[in-house]
Amino acid sequence: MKLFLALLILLFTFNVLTADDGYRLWLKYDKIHDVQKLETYQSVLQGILVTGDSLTGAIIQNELENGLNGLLDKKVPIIRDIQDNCIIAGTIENIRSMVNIDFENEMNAIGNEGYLILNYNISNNDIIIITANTDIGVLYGTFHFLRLLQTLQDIDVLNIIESPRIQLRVLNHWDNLDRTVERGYAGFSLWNWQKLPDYIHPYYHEYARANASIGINGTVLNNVNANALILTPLYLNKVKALADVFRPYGIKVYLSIRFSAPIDIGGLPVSDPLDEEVRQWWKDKAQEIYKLIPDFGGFLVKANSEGQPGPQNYGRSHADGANMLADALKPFGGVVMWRAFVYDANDKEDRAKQAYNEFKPLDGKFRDNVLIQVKNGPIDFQPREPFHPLFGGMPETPLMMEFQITQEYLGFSTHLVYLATLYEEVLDADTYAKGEGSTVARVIDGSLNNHKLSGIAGVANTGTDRNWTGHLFAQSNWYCFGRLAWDHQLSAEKIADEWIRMSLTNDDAAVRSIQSIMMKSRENTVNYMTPLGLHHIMGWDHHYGPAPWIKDKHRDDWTSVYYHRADSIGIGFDRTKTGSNAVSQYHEPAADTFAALETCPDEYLIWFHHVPWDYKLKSGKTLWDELCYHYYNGTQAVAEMQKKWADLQDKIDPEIFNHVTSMMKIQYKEAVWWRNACALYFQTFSNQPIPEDLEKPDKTLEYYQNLSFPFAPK
Ligand code: GCV
Repeated sequence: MKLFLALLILLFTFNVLTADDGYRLWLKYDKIHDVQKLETYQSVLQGILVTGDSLTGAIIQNELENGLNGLLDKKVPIIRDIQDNCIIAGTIENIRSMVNIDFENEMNAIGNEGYLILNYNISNNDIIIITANTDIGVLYGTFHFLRLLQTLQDIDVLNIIESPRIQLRVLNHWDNLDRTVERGYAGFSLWNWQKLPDYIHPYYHEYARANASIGINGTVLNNVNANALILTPLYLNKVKALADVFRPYGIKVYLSIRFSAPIDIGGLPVSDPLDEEVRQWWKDKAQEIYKLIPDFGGFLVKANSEGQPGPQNYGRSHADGANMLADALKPFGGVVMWRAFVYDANDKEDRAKQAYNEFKPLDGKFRDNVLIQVKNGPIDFQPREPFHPLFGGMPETPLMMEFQITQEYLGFSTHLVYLATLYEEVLDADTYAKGEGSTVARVIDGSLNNHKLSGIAGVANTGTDRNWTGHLFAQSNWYCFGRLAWDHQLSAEKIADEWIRMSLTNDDAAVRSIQSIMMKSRENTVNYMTPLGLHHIMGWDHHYGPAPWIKDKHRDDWTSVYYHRADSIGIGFDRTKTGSNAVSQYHEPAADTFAALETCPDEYLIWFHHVPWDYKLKSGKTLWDELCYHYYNGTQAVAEMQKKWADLQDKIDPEIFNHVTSMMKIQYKEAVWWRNACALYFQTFSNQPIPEDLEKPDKTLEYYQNLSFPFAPK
């Protein structure tokens, strides 16, 4: 035993065994292994000069120091004067006082958050300059520069000019005041409300730092199913403490509000948005907040949705509600992010149509500091949905994207699903609102309809788990959300490559292998969960696992049969003219393409059509057979992914390797569960055998129907 311990200590001392618990995310700064690159970097980075004395300046200096010392495995000194082979970081104003440079045009073009990274020669000194109009821009540039080293890029001809395409890049935390997280699968809420404002947990800084490294500039701290208490002085002081931590990282704090707050905590009899007392209450509340938090971002609102109160309780419209809040925030520069996720169980209209029907008539009726926040698809973050028709339907209003980073419908935090391909698919989708090329990305970045305000939100997947996100690979979803929010033109592939190199390995072959796992992962999951346009067939309430049999609940639109409509003839929701005509909410030619069975992409087939079991798809196979093959292929792909991962054992940190291996075992088990349960259930309608060459489920349908998970997270 003693010998074993001694050996272990020896192994650790010489760094033979490393153990990485994932806490450091993509900002590890471990020594670069590529000797040539290491030597080059060491020779051109011999001093760090950071100008300015703001808190952000200190963060920049710290980041450069830690980054370079770690990556280059040597102490790079902090210097006061320019010398050969140094890096200088500072605002253009500060840099100009030291170096005779101009860059007038570039500086005008990059705005408040953009930056330049350049090689420069001054009095025979070769230097690298990171500069921007603001110190937050310099911070973003610093992270970009470090990323170049982390991913082994050349740094001898740098001419980088960057600025974000979207203005508000925010995380939405569905975190409750009791620290549970709705649809959170990575532990408890990061915000320790009980200990705030006095105890500042170190990970508040780490959280802000990680967000800044990918350009996220806002965070909505609390759940959209909001508790009004967040607006009481007790909680506002806690919110202030977090805002103070986040500010130097360029992150503004926002809050979800409960529309009935004037009643709940204000003692008023109503929360009618046209009532003068109510309006005044919100104005006073805004003033109180801004006194504590001068750069407060604004409010996020879920109103008249899934039981939340809202203006319709008083016969008023969403515009009345949003405008009242906008008026209260306007004097202080705040915005309202008003969600379009509305549907009503009493409305007999197809749920997929309801948000459009409700919001389209309000286009142009909102104040200029209101954004309408629209989920990527018309139902609810399903593994695949067509883009939300509202993106092509409200040209007079700035629309924000709402993506889900937490994997409510995509395997919680045990399935490896890289979401950048989903985000990319939606952002690249063409709404045709102003002819070809009217992509969703151009709607939300404001360029299509010339809006000054633009925004994108991601429902966060963070929690108190040591690795922040439960599954190590779920970190890549936080990462890719930020990167795409900054620049929606980046490809999912490129972002995966960056993330892998920063988080796992720089070994080229291993990078390619992991990248291929990631790039296929979302399609695999669609295949073993909801292929060919199926949607909303997951477990009741907690949404864990398959349950296509759910019916006869108090709300039709919360059952599975409402969506798949399987019968002896076929399966799918007819959303063409003969059905709900949801296709009519899209512009031509998208509407016609979706509407015709022959042209509708297989991916959306049974989203838009009720298709006979024997209908021949483009592959020549019948719908029933294709459905089976998709389920089986998806599951098989998980087995292949496991194999690929197993082959990487000697390239990956052992702790991470084992963690991911275990997660993949669960994923495989659950993929088989989805496949078998769905194939057996839909077979009761198709009355056809599972194709000969496919292995038959080893359990009965009843077995799957009887599974119950009373404590699954939700
Ligand atoms: C925060 C879905 C989720 C809910 C979520 C809601 C929303 O219905 O299941 O947990 O509530 O969307 O986005 O408001």
